[in-house]
Formats: sequence, C-alpha cells, structure tokens
Amino acid sequence: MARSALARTALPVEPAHPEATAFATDAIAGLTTTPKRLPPKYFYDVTGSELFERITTLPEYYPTRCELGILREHAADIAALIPQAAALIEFGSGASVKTRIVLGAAKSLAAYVPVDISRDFLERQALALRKQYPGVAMLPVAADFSKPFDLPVTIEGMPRVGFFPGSTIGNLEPHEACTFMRQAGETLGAGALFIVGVDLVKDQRVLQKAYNDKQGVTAKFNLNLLTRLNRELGANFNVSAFEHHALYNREKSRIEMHLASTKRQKVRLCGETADFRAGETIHTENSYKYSIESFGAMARGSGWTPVEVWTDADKCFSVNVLKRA
Ligand code: SAH
Ligand code: AVI
Repeated sequence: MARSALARTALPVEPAHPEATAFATDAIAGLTTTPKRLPPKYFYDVTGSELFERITTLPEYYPTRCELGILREHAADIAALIPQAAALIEFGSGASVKTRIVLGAAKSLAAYVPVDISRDFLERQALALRKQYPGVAMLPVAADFSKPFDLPVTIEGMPRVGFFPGSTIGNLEPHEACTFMRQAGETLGAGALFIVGVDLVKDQRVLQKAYNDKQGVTAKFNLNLLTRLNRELGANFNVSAFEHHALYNREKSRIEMHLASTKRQKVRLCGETADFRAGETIHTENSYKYSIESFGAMARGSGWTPVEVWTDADKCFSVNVLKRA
C-alpha cells in the first residue's frame, strides 16, 4: 500500500512568524509527497545568499559573467530607455551587483526598490547601497515575489522600471513564470519597462559544469537547505548523509538539483518522521533554460511586448527589455 513517508500529526511547535509557518507547511508538504521536493526560495537565508554570491564568482558559473558583460556593454542603451526620475524595482535583488551598473548609468533614477525574500541579507545590502548612492531613495521590501506585495508609497506617481536579472525566472515552473510576469505587470503598472535576464539553452556539458563546480560551492549551497531545516524547524537531518546531485534534463530544458540520501534513514521534522530510501532524493531546484523565441513568446503571453534583446557573443545569456502591452 502506498503510504505517506511522514506520519501526519499536529505541529508540536507553533512557529512564531508567518514566514516560519510557510516554511514549515511547505517543508512538511514537500517531504510527504513522492517524489520529495522543497521550493528553491528556501535556499536563501543569510548563509544561502552568501553562498550564492560565491557561486557567481566561480569559473564554471558563466551566467553572472555573461550577464554582467551584456549589461556593461549596453549600459548607455539601458539608461536611454529609462524615463526621468523613475523608480527601479528589482525582483530577487540579492547583493545588487548588477544593479550598480544600471544605477551608475541611469543617473536620473530617483528610487531603487530591492525586493528579496532573504530579509537579513537584504537589510545588510540596503545599508551599503545608501552609503554608495546617497542621491537615490533606497526602499528595500522583504517579500516573496511569487505572491502579490505592496510597493513603497514613496514611489507613487514615479515611472517604473522592473529589473529581474540572474535568470531567477528560470527557477520558476513555466506556468509560475507566466503568472509571475503577469503579476509583475500589475505591480509595475501601465507603461512600465521590464528588464529580464534569461539564461539560454546550450551545450549540456557547459550546463552540467556550471552546477557541479570543482570547489563544491554549489553542493554547499544545496546542502545548506538541510542545515536551515535543522536550525529553523528543529529537524535532525544528518547533513553528511546527503549529497548534491545536479543533472541536465534535456526534454525539459532544465538543470535539476537534488539532495540524495546516501542510505536508508529516518529524519524528524516538526514532530513527524520522514523516511528515506537509499538513493531517494529531495528535488530542490529547477533552472529552466529558454531560447530567445520561447522567452519572447512567454513574455507576450503574459502581457509584455519585447522591445530589445541583447546577448553575449556566444549566445550564452540574454538580457530582454519588455514594455507592458
Ligand atoms: N539578482 C541577483 C540575485 C539572484 S539570486 C543577481 O542577479 O545576481 C536569486 C535571488 O532571488 C536571491 O537573492 C533570493 O533570495 C531571491 N529570491 C528567490 N526566490 C524569491 C522569492 N520567491 N521572493 C523574493 N525573493 C526571492
Ligand atoms: C538564482 N538562480 C538563477 C541560480 C540558477 O542558476 O538557477 C541559482 C543557482 N543554483 C545553483 N547554482 C546557482
């Protein structure tokens, strides 16, 4: 008989914050189904955000290098598209490294709204940004961008430019990406521009290497999710009994990351027990790769008109400028 791997009982510990409750609910739901899975947004506590920043500097991780190159090359073009005294709203801002290229080129920007789920990391970045750009209103918003959220009242009446670099869109399921794009259109409002960085389909050896780096930083980033479950939800994962797997699923044009149990084991989580078979995995992330055409079609289908697309010479990565249709 098919049986849930977790025996359902009431949560013994009531998490104090709504964010902790969502994490507990998603963790229990994800570890109860087969195959087991956890949403990638939970990678990003402070350690996860720091590990992602280390990933961006790895020789194998081409997306950041390629996107930075495209943004630098087209910084003046981007600045020319941005209306006077506009607000730049970034979805999943992280360390705002790429944003600094836009802030440096578009001198008339009046406000920057970095939106990120990694609250403590976001606040730390905002302190540095305020010092570096005293003439720009820095208005961080700690929110989950997959759900509707409010923009700061300070930017009411300002023209809006959305910024979604990093190919973070690839971490959403295609149907979620459409919903996100439509919702972002509503949040940004009529006449908004949207600059979206999208990783492109390429030789799968390049992709495999980018997610299986030699130094093992991507493995640490993936495994940190278990450490976070232990610390924040009182789980008892033996982190050393899991390993990082990353593989390219050609049919679905996506890199999949998994955490594989090296043995048969039981894990306690929120007063419940998760049973793992040897080799069983938790699917922790998808990173979808698009073509210029498939991304353009998705943007059009979710209320946006592509106006520009720039790539690097090798067509590894694309930066797309969209206008709200
Ligand atoms: N924009 C940066 C960082 C990309 S990493 C760059 O291009 O380098 C992805 C970022 O999105 C992380 O900072 C992570 O905390 C954030 N993020 C992921 N899922 C999110 C969600 N659902 N809501 C808000 N932020 C999210
Ligand atoms: C943030 N996101 C676009 C990264 C990616 O490439 O999918 C996250 C990441 N996962 C492993 N390495 C980097």
